[in-house]
Amino acid sequence: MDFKRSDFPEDFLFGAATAAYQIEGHQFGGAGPTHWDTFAATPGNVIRAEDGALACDHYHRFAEDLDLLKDAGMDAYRFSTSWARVMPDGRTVNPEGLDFYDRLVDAMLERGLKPFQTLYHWELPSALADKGGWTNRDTTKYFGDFTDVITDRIGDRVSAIATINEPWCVAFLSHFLGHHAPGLKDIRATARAMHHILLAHGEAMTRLRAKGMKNCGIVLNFDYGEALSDADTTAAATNDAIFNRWFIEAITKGTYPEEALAGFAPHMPEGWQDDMAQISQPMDWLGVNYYTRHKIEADPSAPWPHLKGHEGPGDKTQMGWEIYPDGLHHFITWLAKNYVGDMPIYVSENGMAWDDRIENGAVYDPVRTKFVSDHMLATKRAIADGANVQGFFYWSLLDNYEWAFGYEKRFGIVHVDFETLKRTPKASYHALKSAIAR
Ligand code: IFM
Repeated sequence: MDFKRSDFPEDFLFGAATAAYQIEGHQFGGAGPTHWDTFAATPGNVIRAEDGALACDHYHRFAEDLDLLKDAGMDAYRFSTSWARVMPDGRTVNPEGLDFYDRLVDAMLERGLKPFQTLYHWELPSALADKGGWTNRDTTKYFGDFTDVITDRIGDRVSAIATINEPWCVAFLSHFLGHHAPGLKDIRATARAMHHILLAHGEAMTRLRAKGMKNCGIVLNFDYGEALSDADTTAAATNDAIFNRWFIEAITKGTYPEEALAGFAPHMPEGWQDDMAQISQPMDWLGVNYYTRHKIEADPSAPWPHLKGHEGPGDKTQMGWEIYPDGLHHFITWLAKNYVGDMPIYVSENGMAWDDRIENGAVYDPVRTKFVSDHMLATKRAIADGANVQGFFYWSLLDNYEWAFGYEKRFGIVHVDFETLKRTPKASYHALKSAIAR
């Protein structure tokens, strides 16, 4: 790696991230069915119809996984607490689920890892999906209740809490593009989900503040969308409004961008304007997830938003996503300048998938090592340019359930054999370990 720990501010945190449904094994410990189980069981939605029933069996192997973080010299671990594990029907508490997260957080602290919790990383309980999921305003109140329950149990020991992971994915990817559960392609459902997921953030913030919780924020994903040609600048601005500005503008300024409202306004829930104060209450930090760049082309013959995206021109990962580290520098500095000022920013996810194989007992993944190195250097440049970045979490610690791609796409710095569940740290794990030891 072309960076070392001492290139970053003294308290800068190095960590890795995961999410509950992607690693834990949802068949264990009394977790309830989620909308991802239904989505995966519907032909054509997920490669080989794979689901998170076993995943990496982190539920039973978490000690080994946390040892891997500790042995790499990491400072923090970003994990999520599954709503469906803690409240299998979304409303009734499962004591086994709470006990699991209690043990998990204690195990992090025993290893000197700071727990960075995410409250919602996509496993909506089926009972709430049946009632309309994120299109239903009531879901936001139930989410507030879940926030209370899990915080009462582990809130005394977590270092930071994010309310929602990647609201764009929860709302647009899942209700407009139909690629994630619940797999809808419906603009009215999308407009409601785009608003309600932010209202859920606001509701959770209210509940957390009522308990005196500090270090509360949200994790947003950003995609560098560039106009394909001069004729495509309006389309690129609309794409930017939907993907990158909708969420950050709502939570920092209490408004939605005009270009996006142009399509969503007729479908928004009545009285949405009255929610904006709750949505935009002060936060303590912002999580930035960044992966790639797209080229945006106008498509006047298509319905609103009249555009289509193309992969960028550079080298691609196993996902087909272009590797474009400058985009990370762009977003961090743009966010600091226009939205969050000095508020701490964490790169809460950045990483890449590759078709990694075990050869002679090891995994050689030089493309990932360079990917991490180049993105760390982009982060370092953003700090030099004045952004208050306080940590970086690689996505992901383990190869895991990559949603609609099942177990095919390998993002981990640790290889997982999904037959035996054996963990093998990849060469990038060792490279990262030595960079952060220096
Ligand atoms: O695996 C996902 C994660 O759940 C959310 N952010 C992007 C990752 C890679 O696609």
